[in-house]
Amino acid sequence: MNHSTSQELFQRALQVIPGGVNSPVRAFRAVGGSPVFIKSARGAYIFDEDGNRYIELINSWGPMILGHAHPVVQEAIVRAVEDSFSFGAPTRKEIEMAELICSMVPSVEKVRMVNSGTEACMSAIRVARGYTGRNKIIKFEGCYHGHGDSFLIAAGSGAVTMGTPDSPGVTQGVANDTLIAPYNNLAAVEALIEANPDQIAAIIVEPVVGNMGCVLPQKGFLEGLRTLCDKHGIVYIFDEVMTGFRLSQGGAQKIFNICPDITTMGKIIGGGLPVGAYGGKKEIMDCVSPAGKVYQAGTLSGNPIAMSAGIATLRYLNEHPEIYEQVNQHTRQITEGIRKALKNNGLNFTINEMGSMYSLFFTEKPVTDFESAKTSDTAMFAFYFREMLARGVYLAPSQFESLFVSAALSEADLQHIEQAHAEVLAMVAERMAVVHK
Ligand code: HOZ
Repeated sequence: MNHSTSQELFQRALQVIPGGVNSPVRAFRAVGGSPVFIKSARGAYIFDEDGNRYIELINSWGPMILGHAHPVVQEAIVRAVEDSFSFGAPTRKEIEMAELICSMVPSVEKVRMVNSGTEACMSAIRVARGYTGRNKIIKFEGCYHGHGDSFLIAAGSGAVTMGTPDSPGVTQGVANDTLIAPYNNLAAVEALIEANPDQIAAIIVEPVVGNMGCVLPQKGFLEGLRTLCDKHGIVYIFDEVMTGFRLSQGGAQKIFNICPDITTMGKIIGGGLPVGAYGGKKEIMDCVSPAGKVYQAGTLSGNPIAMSAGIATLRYLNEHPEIYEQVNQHTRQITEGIRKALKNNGLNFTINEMGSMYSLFFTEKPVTDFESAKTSDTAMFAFYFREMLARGVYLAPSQFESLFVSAALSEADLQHIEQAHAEVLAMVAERMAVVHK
């Protein structure tokens, strides 16, 4: 594959953008080589500036569940553009969006729109602090809730990919207020609560983790957190930025039948445009200004174009519940293909999957938390990534990210992915045999 235009563009980008990218994982540093620059995308495919076509398994890190440039969403955006782009004043569409979210997500009674998942999570913990009058929060090692200061402690996603899970620039004071527990470890959470009586405002968790690769909650973990929050007056926050409207119409909370106090959202609710939201119990959400005293604002919040794309996507998902069976079936077919290739080549790597999210970890250990995720052979992952890219399959350029499958894949695409895995995992097995000789 020729990547010369992408390489030229990267050199140009390096002169004017830090690291040449506007979000670190895009730089391909963990997988080697330089990033491909994307020109366009449609359905199941993404096209780079050199004219190469790839089958999409990232889908903009989640939002494009229907595939790229879905005609229904595209039409909604085009129609909205005719009425201008931003008003900084209330619109009918914001109410429609809020009504849709409240009707689809079981725990959400009121919701505030923002512009990203980061903003949603930052705002959610501010509200939790305002509501409880407490300062500390508990987050889980390897979970990522955007780049707000409080979350860049033991953070997953790009932070771990770049080797900076504790970022410079976060003050000691902020770090002191963020307590860390291993994912799936209720006893550790209990110990933190006991050591900090009446000081914990919130526990924030990815109900299914996407940011240390895909990691599933063990039976009783999410329920146990609910019980602990109830017992100690702690606000329970589900970060459903990735899982919301992806694992089901009502997100992970509907599947696990758990009612968090606040839910943060993003990705799919923007249909690919920059959107986030946080919502939950009326009593808590009414702390937000101007109903209450916790301040949070934004010129572009509830932007009409973004609302139009999000509303069109959510309505489509509501009217076509079969989409969920489709994306889940595609994912099962992909992971079955990987399992077959692993078996044929005597490899025993771990696959975690739920709905249309999955990760292949280059470790034989079960991956249930950050420690076990880190046992992955990231150099071998990098080799796998590059070989899959060379075969026209676009994966997340890091071991510590989930993949997101869309409804747009055809049977031929799925077979192509299976064939690519058969070839690449055979090469992986050969390399491993050489290494272990
Ligand atoms: N895990 C990140 C999305 N929540 C990856 C995208 C990014 O950081 O650019």
